[in-house]
Amino acid sequence: MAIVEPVQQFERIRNVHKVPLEELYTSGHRTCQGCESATVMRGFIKVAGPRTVVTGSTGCMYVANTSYMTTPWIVPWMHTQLGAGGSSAVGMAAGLRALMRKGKIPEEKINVISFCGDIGGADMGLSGISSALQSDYDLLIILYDNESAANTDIQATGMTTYGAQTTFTPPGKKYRIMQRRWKKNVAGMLAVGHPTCRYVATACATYPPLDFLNKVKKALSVGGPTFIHSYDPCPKGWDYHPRYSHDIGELAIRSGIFPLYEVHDGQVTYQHDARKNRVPVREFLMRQGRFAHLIDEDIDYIQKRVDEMWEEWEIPGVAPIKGGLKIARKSSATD
Ligand SMILES: Cc1ncc(C[n+]2csc(CCOP(=O)(O)OP(=O)(O)O)c2C)c(N)n1
Ligand code: SF4
Ligand SMILES: [Mg+2]
Repeated sequence: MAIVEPVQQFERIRNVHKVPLEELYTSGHRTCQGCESATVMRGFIKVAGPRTVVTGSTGCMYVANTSYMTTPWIVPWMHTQLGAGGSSAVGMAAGLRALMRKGKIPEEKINVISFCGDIGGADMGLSGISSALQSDYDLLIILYDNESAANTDIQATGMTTYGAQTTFTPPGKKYRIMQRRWKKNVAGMLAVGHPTCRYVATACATYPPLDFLNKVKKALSVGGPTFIHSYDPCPKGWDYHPRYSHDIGELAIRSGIFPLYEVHDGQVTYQHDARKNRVPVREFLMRQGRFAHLIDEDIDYIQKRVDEMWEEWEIPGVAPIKGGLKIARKSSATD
């Protein structure tokens, strides 16, 4: 069933002083110093508030957050299987709806948020997320993308940047570049492929300030299933000093290699216009040890692909289709 209610108004957070002080993701976790995904967890639950249940797929954000019977979550939290981010969100929302309908718990708005990593969400769990976005439940899925299977020691995924060194893609004498796939465009694919899903966004918790938090607020107020893809610098997997997580996130946005946008009721809005004044992608790449083996021609190739995305795609960052509507004059596909 399509979701047709109007967007509920939500109060935008306009400066850091307005960010809720209450911590619902607290000390007691074992993520690395400088871990951006931990910042994502802390941020989304701050704005969602205590009337929220969270479900999370296996990965760093499960394992590092629940070691030895400890947990930083103050809200109810459930671990689910690696590919079950979407289905666990639907199950949770359906369970809450049934309990309310039967009068077993009071009728109230309870947020359902499911998080998954890039293997969990973009690779293994993609079909479950697609199914959740076709449902009529209020739920938010957050894909935290650290561009590797970080928890199992930094293996390449469908989201890893072209050319990056990972334990699956070590540069060698014969092949300098082992990671030859271009990053999968998951947010664009989900936005374009699910016309009744009212809100899909990309985000980076580091830049621009407050953008990620406001996107979570908006996603929770829109109604129906929603999706946010967050780009999370990972000091361990990307090989840089933990103090630079913020800078690297900002460079990803300002270089245009990670496009920042939201698709709300079919309308695309960019939060950073990388069509102009892009910083060279080299500045993003050369801050990270995982790209230390790249030579000029590799960097030029990556720059060319990024330029193409902003200058030639019909909808930059969202749909890699070039050049408007063309009607074939003959029935031949080879015309
Ligand atoms: C079905 C299944 N296959 C493999 C594993 C082993 N495993 C646990 S975490 C993980 C990596 C998950 O990567 P990602 O979703 O990107 O999360 P991250 O570790 O990067 O936070 C893998 C492969 C598993 N738990 N379940
Ligand atoms: S390996 Fe990366 S994602 Fe995992 S806890 Fe460390 S910094 Fe965070
Ligand atoms: Mg990952």
